[in-house]
Amino acid sequence: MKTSTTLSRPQLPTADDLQITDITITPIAFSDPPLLNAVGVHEPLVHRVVIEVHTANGLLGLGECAGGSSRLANLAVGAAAIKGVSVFDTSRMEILIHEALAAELSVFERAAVFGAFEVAALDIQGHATGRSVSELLGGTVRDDVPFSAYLFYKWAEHPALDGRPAITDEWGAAMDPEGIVRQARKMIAEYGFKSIKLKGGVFPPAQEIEAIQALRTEFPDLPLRLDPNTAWTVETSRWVAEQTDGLLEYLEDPTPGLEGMGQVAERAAMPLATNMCVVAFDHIKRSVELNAVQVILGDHHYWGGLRHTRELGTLCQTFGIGLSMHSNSHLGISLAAMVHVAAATPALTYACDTHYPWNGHNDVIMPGVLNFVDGSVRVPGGPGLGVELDRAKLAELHQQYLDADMSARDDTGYMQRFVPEFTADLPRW
Ligand code: GKR
Ligand code: MG
Repeated sequence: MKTSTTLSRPQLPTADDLQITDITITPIAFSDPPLLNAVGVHEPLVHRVVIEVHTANGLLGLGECAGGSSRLANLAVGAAAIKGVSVFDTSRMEILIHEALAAELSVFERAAVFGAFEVAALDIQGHATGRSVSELLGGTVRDDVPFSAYLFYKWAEHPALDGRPAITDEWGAAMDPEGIVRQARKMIAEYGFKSIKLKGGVFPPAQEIEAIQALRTEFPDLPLRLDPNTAWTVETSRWVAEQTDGLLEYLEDPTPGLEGMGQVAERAAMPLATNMCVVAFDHIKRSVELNAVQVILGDHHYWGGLRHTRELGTLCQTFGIGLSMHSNSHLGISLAAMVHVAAATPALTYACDTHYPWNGHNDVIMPGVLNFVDGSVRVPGGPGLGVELDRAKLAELHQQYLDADMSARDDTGYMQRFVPEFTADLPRW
């Protein structure tokens, strides 16, 4: 005989409870060493933004993205557009943000603004359901997300300027192959990375090839990558590809544009990778037609958030393109989001990039969650992103932003303060 039992359902928040009531956008500035790249040198402070989304039932979600005065204005427009929407309605959030932003804005900027809020919405979805962001994205296919050692040519210090004394750091100079190998040894000893990326485009290519050869000698088993951010012509890129045959797991953005990359790819033995010529979904068709790139570096900050980044993985699989992950100077909210999406993306085929060794000591999140062990970060258990804001640090970094009176990142202008004849005209060689 059947007996009836009354099961009491757990009290779940309603769509009204999960409506966005308030969004706080806090610009911050944190310190950065003098890292060199093809367009100049990193300034002493990085401008970034922390997003806090609040719901009617008092939940809080976090996001982080690049700063700049136009980005701040676009974030304010996006925030106003999604007030009152449930954090589970991310597709609706995307439509509203796209409608509200000025029509002439690039696809890239629109995706970046939405992406910052989508991460915060997913963080809240996790808090509302007791699940981690990676579970919400389909579950983890890896418990530990591998990252690569991201090496930069760098000055020993930010030189004294406008009455400000020189700013030294723990890394010292890396201006030649020996300096690069020294930097790699230090970074690998501290973080345990199992692959290496060198930011190139700083010195003539022959010198950067020497650095790659020195890294190969020092670390015979670690995959190596070189990324000159389009500093070379097609001809130079082909020559570098020939010289580094057998040394690189991929060559990243040697030359500008899909057509140029396609011409290099015709001759290069190694895969070509990009975070510069395929940066939005509508670049993929032409890239596939030209076989211009064999690896895409995804980045949830500009591919429109975590779900779209996972979708990028599906497209990469469809077209037989490898997937890696791009990074820019960032803190722990971004790192947590990067780890969750990497954990939930089966198509990810390479260790991800991260600037965290350069910037992580400035973090705005409570310590203890995001640790590098053998070059990998364990996926935070959640709920949500699994990270908590350090409010004292947020206030300090916001004050630093106010004191610095920053508008946008300017590696070129900063370089010209020391080397007036420097230009960012690329390709340079
Ligand atoms: O931090 O100087 C840098 C990098 O060059 C960065 O701006 C790039 O976007 O890391 C990036 C890349 O892979 O091209
Ligand atoms: Mg790159």
